[in-house]
Amino acid sequence: MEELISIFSEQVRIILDEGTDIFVIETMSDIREAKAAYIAIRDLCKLPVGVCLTFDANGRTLLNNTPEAFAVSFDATDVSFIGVNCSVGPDSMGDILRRMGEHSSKPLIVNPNAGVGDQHFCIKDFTGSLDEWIKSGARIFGGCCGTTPEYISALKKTLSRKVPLKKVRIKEGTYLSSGSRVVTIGDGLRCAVIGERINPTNRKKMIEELKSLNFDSVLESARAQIKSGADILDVNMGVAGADQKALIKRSFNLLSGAFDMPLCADSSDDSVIEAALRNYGGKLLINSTTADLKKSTAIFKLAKRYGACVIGLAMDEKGIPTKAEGRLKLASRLKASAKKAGFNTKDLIIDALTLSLSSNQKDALETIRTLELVRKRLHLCTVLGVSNISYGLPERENLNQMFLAMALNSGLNLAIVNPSSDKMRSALMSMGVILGHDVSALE
Ligand code: THG
Repeated sequence: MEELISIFSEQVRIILDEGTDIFVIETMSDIREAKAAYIAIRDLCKLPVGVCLTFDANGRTLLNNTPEAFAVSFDATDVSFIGVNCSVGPDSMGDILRRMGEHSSKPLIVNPNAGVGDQHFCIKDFTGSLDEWIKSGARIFGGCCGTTPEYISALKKTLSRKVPLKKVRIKEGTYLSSGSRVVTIGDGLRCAVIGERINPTNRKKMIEELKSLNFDSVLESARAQIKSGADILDVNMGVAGADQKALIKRSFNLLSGAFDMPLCADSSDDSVIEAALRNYGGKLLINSTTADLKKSTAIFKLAKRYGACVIGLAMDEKGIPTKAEGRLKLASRLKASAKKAGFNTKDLIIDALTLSLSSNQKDALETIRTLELVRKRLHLCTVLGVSNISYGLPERENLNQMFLAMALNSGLNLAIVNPSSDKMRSALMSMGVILGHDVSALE
């Protein structure tokens, strides 16, 4: 990825030397490639940037990206507009634009071609599609291969007679995405699951393997968790003495190549998080920052630069407040710091913090109360690492299951669990029915 970014940098430098007002990255068939170009531009200047992918007749890019995943991935960055160019002609653009518009509030651009190979689309095919493009959220219009100045002037003439319609409403929720799968959090529906098992802590085999750059256990863990229903995979490469940046880059490449679940980078080291962000062709979940102002500002800036969601821990340099009110205060500080850094607070997810019952038994209820306060007062999504609750105790699964059920009842949006545990799955599914998120009881 870094090689690709540096190749794009050469082009960016030449373009900057020659002078430009705006960059348009287009005809990209891979979100990751488009991101590399975007990173190259942002590493060198602050000029406005637009990004377009090209889609086939099935609404996928050559590397299997969907319009939704693309829209989510770039919506969280500071690009000025996103859209579609080239592809398979003007009549296929409406659907692609609509799917983008439902997942991004950026203005959309549409630059179709006039046909490739045997196909030919005439000027009327372009002007006749304008209504649908506008309805789908398009605001910038042009042409790609095979179009001529006549096409563009006909578009302009037709446009001058039209009044732009209202912006398509972006669907409610916080979005994460891989290159081909979007996960929605906090849409009032079921709690999403982060698989916690790609974590070498207390796992000898994974530690030894990772030390010799063997990712078999990582891939096997991913496969098992996805089979059990994980929506997102947490990736923690915390092997003492190892090059964690290299480990996270490699595991991200392997995981993104083999599976389409969005990833979550779990590290307290900002440089490891940045390595993950630069390598990811989607919208990553960053796990995590504390409410320490310096630390959170740095993370929100990174998240904004590359496009990501952030888990904010309800703790700071002084530790974890015992009472829910204290944790709410830190969550509120995180929200303010996100806003100040220009980060969309919708993408901030608060971790109410689960401590082991073996350290303080009353703490569990404060964690549950924190969930409720954060939702009601701050309107932010919440997350918990559920299995911390039972650390050092017997019958861990039973405690984990009941604690998860309580948290779900208090509106938990995202649960970090072992998805392959029957008790976790049972709690998630049963609570889904009891809370009315899963309406199968009515059928
Ligand atoms: N909040 C956030 N992130 C987190 C946590 C959290 N990340 C780490 C952790 N807590 C959640 N992940 C795990 C991963 C593994 C275990 C518990 C939580 C676990 N592991 C076994 C053990 O330690 O005994 C390992 C042995 C094994 O399973 O084979 O229990 O709270 N934001």
